[in-house]
Amino acid sequence: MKRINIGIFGRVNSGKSTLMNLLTQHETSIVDSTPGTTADVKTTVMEIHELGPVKIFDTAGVDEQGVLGDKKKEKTFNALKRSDIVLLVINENNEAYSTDEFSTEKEIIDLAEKRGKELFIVYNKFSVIEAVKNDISAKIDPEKKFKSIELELAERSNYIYLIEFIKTNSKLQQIKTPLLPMLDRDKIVFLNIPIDEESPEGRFLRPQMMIEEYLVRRYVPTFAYRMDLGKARSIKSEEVAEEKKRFDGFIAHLNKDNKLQLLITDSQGMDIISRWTQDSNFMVTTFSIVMINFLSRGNLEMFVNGVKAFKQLKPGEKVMIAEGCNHDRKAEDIGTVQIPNKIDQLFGKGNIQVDHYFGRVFAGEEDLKDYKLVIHCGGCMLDQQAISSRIEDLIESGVSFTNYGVLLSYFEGKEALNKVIEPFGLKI
Ligand SMILES: Nc1nc2c(ncn2[C@@H]2O[C@H](COP(=O)(O)OP(=O)(O)OP(=O)(O)O)[C@@H](O)[C@H]2O)c(=O)[nH]1
Ligand code: SF4
Ligand SMILES: [Mg+2]
Repeated sequence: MKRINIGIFGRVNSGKSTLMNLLTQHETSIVDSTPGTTADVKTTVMEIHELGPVKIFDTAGVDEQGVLGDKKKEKTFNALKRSDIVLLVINENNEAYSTDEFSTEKEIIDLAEKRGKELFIVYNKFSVIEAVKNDISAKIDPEKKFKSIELELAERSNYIYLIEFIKTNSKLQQIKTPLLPMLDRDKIVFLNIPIDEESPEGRFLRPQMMIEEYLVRRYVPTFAYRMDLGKARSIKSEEVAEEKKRFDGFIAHLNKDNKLQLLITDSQGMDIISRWTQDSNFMVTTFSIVMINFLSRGNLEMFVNGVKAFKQLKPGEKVMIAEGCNHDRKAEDIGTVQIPNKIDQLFGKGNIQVDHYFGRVFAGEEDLKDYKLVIHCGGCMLDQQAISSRIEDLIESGVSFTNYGVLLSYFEGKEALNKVIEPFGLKI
């Protein structure tokens, strides 16, 4: 089941952390009457029996002033972009309401609406009389667009009312993007896993694991193969021939009676695979393409369109390479070595500035505008919400984006690119 991200937002001291603790039924966040107690986004991953797997963000108050306040606000709004459900907490006792006309609340509501989030208002009751609440709600949500609940958040037994409220009112579509298109149970999927020197021993990488599990679960047989890329790319022709013979031998064996339906390769092996499978009658794609299609909820086409921006790069322009994790870098690392080298080779050394973003850090909307193109990895360590939030930021900033598998296939020619996107019903 897909994980739902629930973000908690509001002013300082409205009871956001108290709400977090109500949801988790635990002292997850520090609750204190000092304004600004929560300084950063606090994330908790858990299973709520009635809702399934959830990720909850407790955030800093949006109304804090000053430079530090601005930084906190940026982080809080980033969490909002990654939320599916936005819980806006209102402390009815807050005197600031009378002076600033709910500007903080309106800012939260505006961003949530712009990003298509589901928003609920949680009136933290403390112990205020009903009349006050009615007065406030008419100002915050005059059109009565949002469902709301009134609760004393500090009272732990109110948990059931809150969960029931979310369950009843959330129309969250469980959009299910399949990891792979429909495949045949009677035909084989060939997984080309070159395994780098630095790959951790004892397990496959996440995309490899996920795809293998996905297929086997659906009774689709797989064949895992380690190509020796060093030999396949060797300057010694006999080494290349030997490696090709081994590969061709397995392909011929598996493809007897056309039993091979798809080959999925690590993107960095696309230079070899595209040549060695040129006339194949089975489909070919890359792990990175499968992952980005899944994580972008089926929006692979946007990443394919981004290749156009690559073709049009001009000296002096900037490109960002973004990876979703901080793995060990090896000598022929795709993001830090292979793609930058290729860019130098195609556009002249140093003519295109290449910047890197690793892990959960991603450029803010302002910085994004400096880039002509963002080249993203498969993103396997990120979730669908994080990738969607990045895509929305990129679209808003007018920056094109593509993906490792798409770009490395494009380097091998239009035909190679068409081949790897064909399983997803795409063509350029
Ligand atoms: N009596 C009562 N006190 C509450 C309730 N909810 C919050 N409080 C108190 O209000 C104060 C602020 O609560 P927090 O949950 O820390 O508020 P916050 O929104 O996380 O605040 P910041 O992290 O500073 O932005 C604390 O002293 C809480 O004990 C409630 O339902 N009843
Ligand atoms: S997050 Fe990106 S760079 Fe890290 S392992 Fe996954 S695909 Fe590779
Ligand atoms: Mg707090």
